[in-house]
Amino acid sequence: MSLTNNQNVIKWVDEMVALCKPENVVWIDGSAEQLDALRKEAISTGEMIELNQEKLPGCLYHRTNPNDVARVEDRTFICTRKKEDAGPTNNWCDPQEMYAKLSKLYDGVMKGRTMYVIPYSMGPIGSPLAKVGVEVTDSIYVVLNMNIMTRMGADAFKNLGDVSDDFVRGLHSKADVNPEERYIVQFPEDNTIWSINSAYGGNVLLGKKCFALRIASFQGKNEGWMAEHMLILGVKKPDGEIKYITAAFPSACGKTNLAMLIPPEGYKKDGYEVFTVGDDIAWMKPGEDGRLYAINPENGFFGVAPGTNEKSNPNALHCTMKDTIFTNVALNNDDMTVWWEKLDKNPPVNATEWKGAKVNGVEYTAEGNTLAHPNSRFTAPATNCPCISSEFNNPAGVPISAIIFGGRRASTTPLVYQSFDWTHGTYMGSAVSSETTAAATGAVGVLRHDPMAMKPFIGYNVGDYWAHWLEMGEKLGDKAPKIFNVNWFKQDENGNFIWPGFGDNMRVLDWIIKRCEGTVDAVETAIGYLPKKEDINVEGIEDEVTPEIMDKLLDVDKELWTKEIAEMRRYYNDDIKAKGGNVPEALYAELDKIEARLNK
Ligand code: OXD
Ligand code: MN
Repeated sequence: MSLTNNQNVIKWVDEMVALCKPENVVWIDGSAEQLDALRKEAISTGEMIELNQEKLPGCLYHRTNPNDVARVEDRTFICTRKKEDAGPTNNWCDPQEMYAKLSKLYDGVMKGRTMYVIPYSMGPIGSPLAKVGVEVTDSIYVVLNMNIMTRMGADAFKNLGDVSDDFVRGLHSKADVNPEERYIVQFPEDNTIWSINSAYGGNVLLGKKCFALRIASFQGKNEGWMAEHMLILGVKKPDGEIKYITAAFPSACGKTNLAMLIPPEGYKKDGYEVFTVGDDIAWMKPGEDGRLYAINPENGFFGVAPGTNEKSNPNALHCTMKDTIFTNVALNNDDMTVWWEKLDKNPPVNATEWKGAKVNGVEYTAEGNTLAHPNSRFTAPATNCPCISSEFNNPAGVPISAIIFGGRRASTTPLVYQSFDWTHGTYMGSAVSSETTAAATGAVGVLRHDPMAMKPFIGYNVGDYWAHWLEMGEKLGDKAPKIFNVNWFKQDENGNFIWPGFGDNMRVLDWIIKRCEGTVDAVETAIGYLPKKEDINVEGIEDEVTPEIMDKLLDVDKELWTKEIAEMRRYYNDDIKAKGGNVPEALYAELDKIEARLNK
C-alpha cells in the first residue's frame, strides 16, 4: 500500500517497478515495528551482524564487497542536455543515452528481491529550506542507513502534499556489485538520480552527496540559495551569545573534528562552548532579515572511523555508542564490539578484519596490515552527539557570521587570514587546494585543486557555480558572512606540524569571531587581513607555539605567493576555461589585485 495520494510519486514508483520487476514492493513508513523487522531480517540473512547489545545497544555491523569501499568519482556523471552545463569538473553523458544504457542494466534487476520505497526529507520536516526525496532500493542496509541520515518515513510525504512534483527521484540497485557496470548518475534537469552496482554509503545513500550536494547545488543556483560541502558549528561566548560559522575543507582535513571541537581548558573556564549543527553539508539561504541562514539537511553523521578516538574527537566517539551502523571496521570476536586503527593501542587478538578474515589482530597489525578499511565508517544519529546544537531542528536554520575555507598545505598558506570582501572570499574558495596524504593512493604532497571543497559535488558548470557565489554576495550585501581561510597543517623544515590543531583551533575561531564583531584589528597584507601575532591567544600552549613559531604560522612569503598566483592563473586558464568553464572576470581581477599587492 502506498503511503501517499501524490500521483506524481505513485506514477514514478510504478515506472520503477515496471523497470526493475521486484518480487515485492514495501513502502517505508519509518515505524519502529517496520524497522525492527528489517533489522531482524538483515541479521538473519547475514547482511548485517548484531553487535554486543549491552556495550553497543542498537548497533549493527556491515561489510561491503572489497571492490566497493568508497565513492567512485570516475563513474559519477552529471547528465544535462547540454554538455557545457556539466562543465569541466564533471563526467558528462547525454541524458537520453544514459537512461537507455542504464535501463538495460536495471531491467529486471530486482527479480526475486524486494523494492523498498523510502520517503525522506533533507532538512527538518516543515522547514522552508527542506526538500523531499524518494529513494527506491533493493538494499535493507540502505533503508537502515537512510533512517539515520535523513528524516525518513511517512511524515516526509505529508510535507510533500498531494500534488507537488518537487521531489528528487532516486533509483538504487546494488545489482551484483559489478565495478565494471557501476554508475552514479545525476540528471539535475529531471530531479533524478540513478545509482547501480554499488552498496557503499556515498554511492547509495542518495540523500547525501547525490541529492544534498549535486542536485541541490543545481537547484540552489536556480532558486537563489546555496548547497555547500560545509560543516556548521556554533560558538557560545561567555556573554551567552552564539555565533554560527560554516567551514569547507577537502577530505582528510578534519571536518568532523572541527564540527565537534572541545575548547581548551582556558576557554572552557571562561565559558566558551562549541555546538555542532552539521559535519558535512550546509544549505544556506538569505532570511527575512537579509542575513544568510543555514540548515544541516542531514540527520546523522556518516563519519570516517579510523583516527576517531578519545583524544581526537571524544564527541564523535560518543556518537557511535548506540543505534549506530558500522561499515568495514574490524570486529572483536571476544565481545562482539568494533575496532579501528587509532581507536586505541590494543587491536583485538581475536579479530575479524574488514574483509571478513579471522586474524590475530596484534600480529596482523604488527605486519603492517590494517584491520579496518581506511575509509570504514560509522553511521550515527545526530541526536547521539553530546554537543548537538539546540538549533539542530530549527526550521529557520542558524544565521551565519563567518565562512571558513581551508586545506592541507605544508607551506605558503598562513594559519588564518580574512578576505577583503565577498568577491575576494569567493576567489579564496575557488583556490582551495589540498596536498595528498599517505592515506590516499598516489604520490604524497601533490597539490589537488578542490574549489570550495566541492569539486566532486558541483552539479553543474564550475564557472557558473562561481558566478552564483558572486551573485549571492551581491544579494547579501553588507549582511554577508565574512570569509576566512585557515591552514592547520603548516610544517617546519623537518616536516613536523607547527600548529597543535584539534581543540586549539578554538584560538583561531576566537580571532575569527572577534573580526566579525569588529573587536580586533588586523594587518593588511597582499593576500588578505592577517592577525597581529599577539592577537592569537596562546595561553597554555606558549611552550609549543613560541613567538618564532607564530611568525612562521603567520608568514606571507612573497616568492611562494607569487608561485601560488601563477598556479591559480594556470588552473583558471588550462583546467577550467580551456575546458569549457566560464571563469568570472571578477575572479581574474582578484588574481591581478593580489599580484599587484605582492609587487608593491
Ligand atoms: C564524505 C566525503 O564522505 O566528503 O563526506 O567524501
Ligand atoms: Mn563530505
